[in-house]
Amino acid sequence: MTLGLTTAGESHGPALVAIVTGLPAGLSLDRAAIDADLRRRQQGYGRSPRQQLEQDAVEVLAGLRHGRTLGTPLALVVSNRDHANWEWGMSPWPPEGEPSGKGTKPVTLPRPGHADLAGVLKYGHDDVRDALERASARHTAVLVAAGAVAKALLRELGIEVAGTALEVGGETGEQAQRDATDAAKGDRDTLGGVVEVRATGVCPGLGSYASREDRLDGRLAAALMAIQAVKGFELGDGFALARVRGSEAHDEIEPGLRRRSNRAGGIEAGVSNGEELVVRAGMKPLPTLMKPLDSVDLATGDAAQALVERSDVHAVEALAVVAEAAVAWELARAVKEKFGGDAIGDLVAAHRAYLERIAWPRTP
Ligand code: EPS
Repeated sequence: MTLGLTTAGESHGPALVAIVTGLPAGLSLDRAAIDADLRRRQQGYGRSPRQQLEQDAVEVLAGLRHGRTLGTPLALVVSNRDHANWEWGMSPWPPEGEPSGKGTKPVTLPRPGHADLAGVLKYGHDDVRDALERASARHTAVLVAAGAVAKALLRELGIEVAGTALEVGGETGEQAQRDATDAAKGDRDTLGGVVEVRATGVCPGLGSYASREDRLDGRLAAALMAIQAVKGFELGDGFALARVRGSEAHDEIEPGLRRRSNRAGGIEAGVSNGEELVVRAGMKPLPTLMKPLDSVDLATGDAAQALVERSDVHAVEALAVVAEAAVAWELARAVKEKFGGDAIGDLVAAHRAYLERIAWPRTP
């Protein structure tokens, strides 16, 4: 059985929910490790005041007993503290009493770059809020919780996954990034950036060239491109490889079957090759600007300015954590497909037997 992930939840609704299926039984989960990832996602210079309201923590409703998985669906919940301010506006049932708090008036000013316009047209909503609530990157909180579970599984096989922010607003140095963030904030503008995720301890042979949907490169690209605001994906040297000769593009094989370089980023033909996995994602500037862009009021059809709401200046450090979770999830899924196992010990034993067959790691 492969791993499955289904999520639900709106940004200002009561909670975000994830159901993880296909986990082997007996996997130990550490609540503090999951909560630490949730906190990492909330940090970063340039985040909105919303992050002071939320103190994300995971609750588990099913699939776990005394910290160990049962081999049954795992139900994870991350509550939205801010919902207390939206109880009327985001009430799942018709609200009772007089309108109060936030979200009581329909939003009719779609933001260029957000889901607002496409969402109301596609689903026939009158209130842009009905589209933006689910499209919000708040959703990534529960993906990070699921990613922390995936990282626990990968750790059993000696695989570690880590994401970092490389660039914010085109700047690489920490101080320059802060200055760029302050400047954008002063101009009531937003920034994007680039993040990188690396995974070590990945054996050769995850993913397959046998069919399109099994390719690990395609799966990682889909996983990262599906994160809010991500507009670009690179594996290894990525676009730079398009500009060099073949003699400078590939990773020559040495005795011991290790590579002299890692331009491929650890994947060839959609299959991991045993080198470090290296992927990057490019994030566009966030579409909620304090100095709004031109738009149209959907109620009147007249030219107007887009919705102005509390927003992050950028969320690049948060993306590094979310991208790490997404890569961990895809690797865990590929691992589960290759090695199977209803009990974690079965999976670990199958992995060990495979490494013995291919004699990995080899010494030259
Ligand atoms: C988001 C808008 C902001 C962000 C939010 C994503 O939320 P709000 O409109 O409530 O201020 O803070 O991200 C989170 C809440 C989070 O936890 O990451 C958006 O429109 O995507």
